[in-house]
Order: sequence, then structure tokens, then C-alpha cells
Amino acid sequence: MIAAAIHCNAANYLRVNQIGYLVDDVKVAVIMMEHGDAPTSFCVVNADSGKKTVMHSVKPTGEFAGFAQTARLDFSRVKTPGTYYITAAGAKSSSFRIANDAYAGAQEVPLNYMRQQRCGWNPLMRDSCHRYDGRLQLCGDRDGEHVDVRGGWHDASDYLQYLTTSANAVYQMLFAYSQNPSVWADNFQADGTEGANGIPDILDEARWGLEWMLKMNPDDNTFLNQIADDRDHRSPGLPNEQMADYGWGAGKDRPVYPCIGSPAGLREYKNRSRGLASSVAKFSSSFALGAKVFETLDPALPLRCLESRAWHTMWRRQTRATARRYAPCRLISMRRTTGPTTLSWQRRQ
Ligand SMILES: [Ca+2]
Repeated sequence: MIAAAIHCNAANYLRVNQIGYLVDDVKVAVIMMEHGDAPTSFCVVNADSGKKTVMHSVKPTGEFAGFAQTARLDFSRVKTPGTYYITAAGAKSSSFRIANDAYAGAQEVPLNYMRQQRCGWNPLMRDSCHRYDGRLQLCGDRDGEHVDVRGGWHDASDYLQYLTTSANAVYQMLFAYSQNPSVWADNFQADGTEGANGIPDILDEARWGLEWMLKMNPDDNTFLNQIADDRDHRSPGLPNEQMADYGWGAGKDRPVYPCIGSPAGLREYKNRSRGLASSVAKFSSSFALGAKVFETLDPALPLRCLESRAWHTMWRRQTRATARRYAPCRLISMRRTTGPTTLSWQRRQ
């Protein structure tokens, strides 16, 4: 739910679902009060006609997050499509729609964020960043070796990159598409710039992540987990202007850490990962579902590579039980049938 807080008297705030409400859905607004008791009534106002409906379905929910009082305002019985706002205890909400198509297009909104977070070629900046990624660390004799791990997404509000979060994002996008293939728009190209390319945009984004994950698992024995560390924070700013220096020059190569089943990083910059099985499972489940989803959509994607990587990551490490436990959505069961590797999927109950 996207919520908005609009204050009227600098004391009370009303939060509503800015996307809107379906006609027959449960409809609740929340009032946040800096002082005073919860109201006993509130008004639902039709923004077009000005018609007011007084309602009394108020459920006080007590103190929360620094507010002296909060309450849930239920207006589910308002079922006439239109644009509305709510007033209560001197506060006024932002306007919202009640309509059966209120959610239309909402599934595309998160993809704007994913495109914005792309590392390497970034469609919003129309420029590239972190072009020298990266150099292996904590890999024994391979320390300092250059590996091409360009791509993927920046994590959160800095420019570190993680297998765990990226794989989960990949899996969730593939899973969302596979559940409702017909609802996804095609307004962007594979590189994230405007224009249709015949592929749903959610799969353009999932593929961007899968191709990066293949770089992070380049062979049977290499499982990479993380790019950069907290030295990233020494150089804030736009990603294509970042000048963080990890020892190979300002704005040059960044360190790449492997999945080793223990915290990785340098000195105080270590992460807290202990999940080799978790990471391996994330590789496996994302590769497996990717192979299935792209099988007919985009033969250009190296499917055999995805299948092989999925199979290998799932079984080779002898972490089946643990890997299943940590796989995204607790999916996955795979089995080999006759001939070339064949994958099947079973939703874990
Ligand atoms: Ca597209």
C-alpha cells in the first residue's frame, strides 16, 4: 500500500491507499494523532460532487510511532466508483479512487525503481558506471584476479551489490510473471530505455539480473556473493561519478567477495553472511525458474547454461535440504529425468 500523510492542523494525519480501492474491497484509512482521543466519526467526501457521507466505523488502535493515538477508519460500504477524500479530527487525506480498475498498471511501478538501480549501463543516466568490476578477494591464489561482474543492480541507497537480494528480486519477478503472464506491459527495451521490444518489461529486468548472476557463478566452483563494501560510503553521489578507491585507483575496480559460508569483507567492512547454502539455493532457484520462463520467450538466452547452472548449484554442494529451506518462496524441487537435464518445479506447501 502506498500511503500519504496530509496534515491539516499540524497535529493529525490521515493515511490512505494512494493507488486506490477496489469497489468491493475492504477500505480502511488510518488517522495518526499527536494528541487527543480518536474521533467517533469521519466524512468520506466525493471530490467531484462534494457529497459527504458521515461514517462511524472507527477502531482506536492506540499509541504508535510517537503518535498519542491512532485509529482505523473503515469505509468499506462506500462502493460507488469515483474520486474521494476523507476528513476526520481536522485532518484531510489526499484524494484516491474507488474503481474496479484502481490497480491497473500498478504492477509496473516497481520496475521503474529496478531500472533506476541498474549498475553498468544505466538507462536513467544514459551513462555507464562501475565499468571496472571487479577483483576477486578472499579467494586464495586468485586474489586480485579480474573477473567481469559488470551489471546487476545497486542495492538500497548505496552502490554495493549482493547476490542474496538480487537473486531474490530476480526470482520474485520471474514468479510474478509466471503467475499472470498476460498482465505485463511492454514499454521498455532490454537496456531499460523507452520503446517496446516484444518482451514484457518485467522479463527484461529479470534477464538483466540473470545475466549478472551467471557472471557471479562463472564456473562450477565459483560462487560470488558481493561487490564492493562499506568503503563505498566514502564517495556518495551519482553512480557514474563515484570515485571510491579500493586500492586500484579512484573510481576503478571494486572488490568481489565469494560465498564462503562465513562473514566476508575486510576488517570492519565484513558482512554478516553465514549462508553458503542460502546463496547456493538462490542461484539455483533463480536459474531454474529463469530457464523455464525464457524457454519459449527468448531462445537467445543461454538456456542450457541456466539449466546447467541450476542443476549444478542445487546438487553439487550436497546442501539439498538446507538449500530448499532457504530458497526464495521456499520453492523448489528439481529432478533429473532421462537424457539431458530436465527440471521440474513443485511448490512447497
Ligand atoms: Ca520490453
